[in-house]
Amino acid sequence: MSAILEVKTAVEGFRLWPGVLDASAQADLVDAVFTRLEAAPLYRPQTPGGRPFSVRMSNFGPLGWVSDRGGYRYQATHPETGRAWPDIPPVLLDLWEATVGGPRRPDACLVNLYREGAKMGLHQDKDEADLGAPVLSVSLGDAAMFRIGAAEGGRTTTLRLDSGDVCALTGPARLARHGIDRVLEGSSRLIPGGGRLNLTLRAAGVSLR
Ligand code: MD6
Ligand code: FE
Repeated sequence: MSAILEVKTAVEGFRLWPGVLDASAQADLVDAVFTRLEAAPLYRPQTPGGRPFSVRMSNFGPLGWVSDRGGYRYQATHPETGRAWPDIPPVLLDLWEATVGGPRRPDACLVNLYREGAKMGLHQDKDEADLGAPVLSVSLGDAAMFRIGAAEGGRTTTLRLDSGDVCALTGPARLARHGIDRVLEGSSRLIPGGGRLNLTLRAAGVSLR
């Protein structure tokens, strides 16, 4: 890990630490992720309305975020294998402590893989039990254009997230609307098979430390 240097952003409560993971830390984390994906394969979830996501997903930790005809929720098992999710890579727990810290520890890590043409529409992260706890995001591989605006709607701001960047939705930005407009394909060679990997750490359940 290199220095943890936060930069100021235009959105209060949206926190950004560019380049936290250097090239070797990024490669190690990609290895840790792909090893765990052998036990919890990426799959393409459906929206509650029955449309497939363009992003492929999996989860690590006691709880994982899933979406299907039954709605959005956290659950302890992979929807296709029925097995418990693998553990959260320890380096991500260290990153949580070094950036957002606080009274809660993450118990869920959502894995999003963007291959050709994948994107993510504007959404709010609001399926967690404690909406006071932050959500921390790590970007790996191809760069992406990230859009963020207030929970109530209105103007949005777009910024680029590069491989190794870490950002968080905290405090007044916890329920901000955000999404990925596009991935800059081929801007990195980090991910086997290409694309962008995003890891979001959440305190999803009710357990306090
Ligand atoms: C992504 N990120 O970067 C999608 N959610 O691929 C998110 O949806 C997100 O970046 C909560 C907090 C930070 C995020
Ligand atoms: Fe999100």
